[in-house]
Amino acid sequence: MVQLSGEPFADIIYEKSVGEGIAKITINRPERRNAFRPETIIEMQHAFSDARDDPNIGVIILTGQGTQAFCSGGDQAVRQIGGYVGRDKVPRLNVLDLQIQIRRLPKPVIAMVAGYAVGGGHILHMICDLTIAADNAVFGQTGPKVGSFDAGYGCSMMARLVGQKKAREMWFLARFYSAQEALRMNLVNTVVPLDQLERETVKWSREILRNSPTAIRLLKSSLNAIEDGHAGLQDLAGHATMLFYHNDEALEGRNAYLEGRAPDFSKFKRLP
Ligand code: 2NE
Repeated sequence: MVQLSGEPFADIIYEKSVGEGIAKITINRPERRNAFRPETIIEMQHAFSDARDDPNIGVIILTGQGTQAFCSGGDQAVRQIGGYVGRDKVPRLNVLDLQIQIRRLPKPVIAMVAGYAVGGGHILHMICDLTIAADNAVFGQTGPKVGSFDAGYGCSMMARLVGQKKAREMWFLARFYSAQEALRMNLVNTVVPLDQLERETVKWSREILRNSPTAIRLLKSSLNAIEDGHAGLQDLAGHATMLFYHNDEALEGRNAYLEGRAPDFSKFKRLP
């Protein structure tokens, strides 16, 4: 991995292994168990946007610095009336925008989890396409203990993953679950020894990168579509338009317009 120089990031580390096609975003606040504040989220949004736009990147890994936590959710020290407050003094819940950004990003995002993935950090791993957990990982919601909740993806995504009864248990009791329990609950894809976490995550990334990027893109969008309603269909439809724009039939329409003539679509078959 190459750490990007010149990037003004304070709360995250953003690295790219361009030859490999892998980007890695690390929440870098280990002294707070990688809790996020508004600035952390803004930096993550920039990094995810760069990884989305970079045609050399095919997989993005999201992780936390150190082995004690993936992410412990919103930084309670900056939580005030109306949201989490950054330097601009504006209360925000901008992690919700980040969730949507990850959800719609047309490349797989893998959560690489060591230690605690709790509160809003638990929702971040759930929104990722895959989760590789170290054997020291701990999962759970803490919101009800600290007077908070995420009733968006935090509920709907969880219920899809673990079922309605278990989701209610996770939210109402706010217990913590071991990596092995999370595996049994379908919250994670695999559990590996801590010292093999990065190697295993890179192995999964390389396997994905060997496959068709367009197939992966359409599959992610299709798997989201039925749950995301109009927004999911709009995303899937956008991919259909992108594919059509590669097609001579679409080019004929554009060319005819630019050349000031009637389009001739007669050579394009109407397939069953
Ligand atoms: C994560 C956990 C279980 C770790 O426990 P432990 O014993 O390993 O560490 P400790 O000593 O609790 O934490 C180390 C330092 O990190 C800070 C702590 O205050 C402590 O600071 P010092 O005493 O050393 O100064 N720290 C840890 N998590 C923090 C956090 N989220 N905000 C601010 N400081 C934090 C344990 O630390 C824990 O339970 N943390 C709180 C988890 C939590 O409740 N998160 C917020 C949930 S609400 C949310 O994320 C959310 C939402 O519901 C809706 C929208 C947006 C966000």
